Amino acid sequence: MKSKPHLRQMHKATKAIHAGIGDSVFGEVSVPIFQSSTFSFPSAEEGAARFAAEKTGYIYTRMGNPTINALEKCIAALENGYAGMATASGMAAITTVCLALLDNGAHVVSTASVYGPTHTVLEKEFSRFGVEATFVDTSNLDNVKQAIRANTRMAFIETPANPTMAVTDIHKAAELAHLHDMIMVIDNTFAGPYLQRPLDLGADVVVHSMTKSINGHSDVLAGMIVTKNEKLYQRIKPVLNLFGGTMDPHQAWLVLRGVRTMPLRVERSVENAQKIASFLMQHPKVRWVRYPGLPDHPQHTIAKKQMDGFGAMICFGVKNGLEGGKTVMNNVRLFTLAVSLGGVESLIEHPASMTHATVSRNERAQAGIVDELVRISVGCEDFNDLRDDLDQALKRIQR
Ligand code: LCS
Repeated sequence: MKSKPHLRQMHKATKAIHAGIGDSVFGEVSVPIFQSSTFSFPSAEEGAARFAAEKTGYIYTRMGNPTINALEKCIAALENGYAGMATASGMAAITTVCLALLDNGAHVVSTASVYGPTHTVLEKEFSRFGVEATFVDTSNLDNVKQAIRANTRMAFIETPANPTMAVTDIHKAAELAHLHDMIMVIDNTFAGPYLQRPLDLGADVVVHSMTKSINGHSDVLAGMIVTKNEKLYQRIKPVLNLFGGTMDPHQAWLVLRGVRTMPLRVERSVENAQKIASFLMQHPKVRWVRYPGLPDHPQHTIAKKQMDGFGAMICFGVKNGLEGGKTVMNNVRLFTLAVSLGGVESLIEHPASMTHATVSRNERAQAGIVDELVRISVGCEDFNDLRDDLDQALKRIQR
């Protein structure tokens, strides 16, 4: 499951291109798509040995597949983790980790401003199995401390958080979690492994929606789980195999193709995002901007310490509140009005009525997801065109 040792020592841009790419059969440079649901055994004895885990070798694609494994090795190498487990979607990664690590009667402390469905699944679905969740602003660790109970087993932290861009100190949060024998899970989707490696900072498990910047082309859904050690891997892997939220080989191949250009895409989009954030800051129609790369972001210093770049996500509020935000969303011509993020194209959306609509109004307010908040995902277009598009849309705000 581990990638080649020499690649582990290499830099992240090299890993994105080479990690997981195994020995070729015909000299092929791209990993082939092993579009096979099952694998033949040379003998009955060999089949039995593989099932008994006495011998390695493929059995059935839900349990393992060469194309999927290549992607798992690549992301595990990028995250400096023990091993990866590819999933059908980011939500499959999150629910699999919770199914594997939370028992009836357990309690989770989660970032309040998490992706809406993560909030909903923890609050409304896992409660059916006797798992309780408390949502707090984890950027202030005192809130986490106060929420911890005798039965708290997990801290589920999203940083930067969707959509508020609040940043949690991963190292300090991990110390706190471990002091209370809790497992620390980080949703690393917003930053991605190129900008932030939570396992290096003390986290136990990382989850990703690879639908975002890892794949980067808005054409595939995918998720990944990476653990820091074998023990956690052995707890999660059987649950993934049994519950079946696994990936398809073709899906894995598409993400492998995407990840190879991730360093270039991420560098470009982060550069654009920093410039867009500064542009918005001084725009007369903009009331406030949240971007970890701006010195006025409340956790700018922490972001600087734990991230290699501040990401491509920005949220902001404009004059005339929600009405003003709608004017911007309805008048952009280059930005696409759509949920999701991390693609080469820039997107704009309204969390309160879209990505976080399943979270109650009250809980949204507590998490800082105010009605006027507009979220953008900055892509790889030319900055000047992005700026001009936002400018012409902002100028249409009446007040
Ligand atoms: N975690 C985070 C932080 C996310 O932003 C998303 C999706 C997921 C997990 C779930 O991943 P999926 O199952 O969709 O691959 N975020 C979305 C968003 O903000 N807009 O649309 C999807």
